[in-house]
Amino acid sequence: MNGRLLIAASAVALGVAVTAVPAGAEEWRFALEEIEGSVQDMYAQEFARLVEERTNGDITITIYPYGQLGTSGDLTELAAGGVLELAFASPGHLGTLIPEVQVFSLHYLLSENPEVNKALLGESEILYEGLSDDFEEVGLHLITMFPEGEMVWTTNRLIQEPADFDGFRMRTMVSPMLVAAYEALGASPTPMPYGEVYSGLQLGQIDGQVNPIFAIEEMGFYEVSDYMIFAGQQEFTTTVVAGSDWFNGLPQDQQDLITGIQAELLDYIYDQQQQMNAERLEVIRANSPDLEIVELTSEQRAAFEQASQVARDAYVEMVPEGQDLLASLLAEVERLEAEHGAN
Ligand code: 6CS
Repeated sequence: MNGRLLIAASAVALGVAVTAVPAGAEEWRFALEEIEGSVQDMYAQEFARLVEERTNGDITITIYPYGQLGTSGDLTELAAGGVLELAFASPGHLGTLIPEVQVFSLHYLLSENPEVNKALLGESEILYEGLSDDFEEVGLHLITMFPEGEMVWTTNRLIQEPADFDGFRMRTMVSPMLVAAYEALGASPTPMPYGEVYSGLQLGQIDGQVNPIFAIEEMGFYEVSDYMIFAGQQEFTTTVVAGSDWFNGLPQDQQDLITGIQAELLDYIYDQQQQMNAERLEVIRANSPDLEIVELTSEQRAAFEQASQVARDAYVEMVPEGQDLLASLLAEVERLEAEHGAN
């Protein structure tokens, strides 16, 4: 364990979270990659409420918002090591640990119809009876996956075609595939932890970043950007994980409790994130009338989509065992679009 992780593990042991655990209750610790009031926080709060209600308070959940324990990578390591029971682990930060999961870093892979993405991420056997094995191999149990909203670029220059990205330092999450994906679009990707993005934009270390609207609002990224650009390239996907040793050692009724609640929360969190993203767009508009909000046309999006295709080859080269996963996901998106519509 490195020094930073050791400090985080000690913080968990000392109970830095503000909520007190009731006497006699079993505590499950749940770490977020996002701050209080975020989509991940809404999920964890509702998860906690249901667990506590259904166990009559025998189990209590302590939530650690982003900033208390470390970077996303640190949280994943703490969960795999059994220091935390539950954590959010977004694919954009998981690439070094689970290379296959970087398929979600590819642009124009998921659907423009969020209902399709919700069904695919929440229920597909490709994930829960396939990709989940890759999580187990590194000591993580995949509990759920869900979308958090369309990822939008906030930039200091207008981007309408791949050539506009020339020399543009785009902050990305830290998975290597994201670097390849933004290089394919013509940018100069700059991986950076979430907590450093605001100052990176303010100090001009980066020219832009990409995130769903709710995060752009709560992290203030729009305050230090000139443009907010919708290119339809990517849905933000996240996973909830548990330490495998912990989860697999739970009594069957507690495993069923978690599995049941995660299935119930798929609709809840989907509706919440849609509402939060819509409401916060209005907050951004009201707070920053000078910010230029740009919807790329379908022709402009097509140029980025075409440029993005080489990243698929890069994925297969980087993760040869992910080739079948990529093909299965593309086929699943097509099947679900036939059922729900393509947009
Ligand atoms: O950009 C990031 O690093 C982060 N974005 C969101 C919306 N959630 C967690 C992640 O770490």
